Amino acid sequence: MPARKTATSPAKPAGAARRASGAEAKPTAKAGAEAAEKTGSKPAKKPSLHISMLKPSVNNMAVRVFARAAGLDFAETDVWGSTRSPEFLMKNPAHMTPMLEDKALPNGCLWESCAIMQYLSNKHGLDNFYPSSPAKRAMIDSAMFYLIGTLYPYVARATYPTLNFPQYAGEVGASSANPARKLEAAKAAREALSEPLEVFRSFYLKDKPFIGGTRPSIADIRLAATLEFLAAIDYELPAWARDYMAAMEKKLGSAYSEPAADVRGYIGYVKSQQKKGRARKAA
Ligand SMILES: N[C@@H](CCC(=O)N[C@@H](CS)C(=O)NCC(=O)O)C(=O)O
Repeated sequence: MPARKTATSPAKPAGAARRASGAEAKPTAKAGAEAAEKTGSKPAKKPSLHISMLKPSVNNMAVRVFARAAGLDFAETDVWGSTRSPEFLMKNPAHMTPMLEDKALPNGCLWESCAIMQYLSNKHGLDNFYPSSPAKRAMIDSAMFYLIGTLYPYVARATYPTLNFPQYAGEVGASSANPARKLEAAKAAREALSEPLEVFRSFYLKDKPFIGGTRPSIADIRLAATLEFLAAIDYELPAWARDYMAAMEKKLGSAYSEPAADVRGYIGYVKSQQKKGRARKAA
């Protein structure tokens, strides 16, 4: 894997998350070779999968949770500030993270969080995360398409202006649109969220603890990660959604909570900056 410059994201990473970062948790090739020289053992094999990610992002959190929960052998690099560098764009003209690099892929890399989780589930036969039965799989696919096509645009429109994130495709969040219009759009999106949320409860979850049944599927990982962002706007989640997120975290343990700590850390940072700003204005 070619070495890539690691940029620092603005969120102060939690200790647990820092330890969990594959790039940091796994020995580097050089360190591995040095250790092998000393002990006379073979150098550790480099992970075959590499994930480029941004720590504050829930799109990235989904894949980071999945890779840990599935016990995959992977390394990850924080690419904050370098997604539009010539080196990155040469691989990925859409400059999107999460980005998976795997030699087996026709173009060497893949973006779109759900596609990455589908691919890795297929590649490693992870039926428990992405069932191969056509009917069960169709429900997981439908939940993920509905999330990406309907729920996430509302989440982005409602939260990105607060998170200081650049404009999401088709959104007015951080564009040069009139500030009053942006506020109006964010407010309307916040109000619109309740309908798709209720669809997840009544249709995809129905009477099951998870969309995947008794175990979290890739659609559950994508949904729980998405809901994390709503804390940025103090959105009052319905009780079922709070219980669902707690159940996800309990079931997946540190595979969930370590990447979640990065997102939560960023939200906490943004909120503390806002509080300081308000205090300055009031003084
Ligand atoms: N639908 C995509 C969204 C990915 C996305 O918006 N990624 C953002 C971070 S949240 C990104 O990488 N932005 C960096 C850039 O565009 O340069 C997914 O689910 O993976």
